[in-house]
Amino acid sequence: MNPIYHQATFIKSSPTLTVAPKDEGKEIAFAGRSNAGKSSALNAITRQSSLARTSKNAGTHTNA
Ligand SMILES: Nc1nc2c(ncn2[C@@H]2O[C@H](COP(=O)(O)OP(=O)(O)O)[C@@H](O)[C@H]2O)c(=O)[nH]1
Ligand SMILES: [Mg+2]
Repeated sequence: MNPIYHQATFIKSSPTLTVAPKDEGKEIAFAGRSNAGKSSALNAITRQSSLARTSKNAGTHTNA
């Protein structure tokens, strides 16, 4: 795994494109249903324990 990922930091959460960070560099999209393990995968790839917040129960939908 490329160690560049270990330098990942949270910039912001943007509900609309107008408030999104400047369009520069490379972009990676993560898609999957709720509680599939997206946030856990991000933390594993970046080797950071709390870059992305994870939920408690595997495979359990907490949103209606
Ligand atoms: N058994 C198992 N549980 C996992 C795996 N990856 C994530 N989880 C658990 O699934 C739950 C939801 O994970 P989370 O990363 O918050 O999912 P997200 O909603 O897709 O971001 C957490 O309790 C994780 O610990 C995995 O590969 N195997
Ligand atoms: Mg998540």
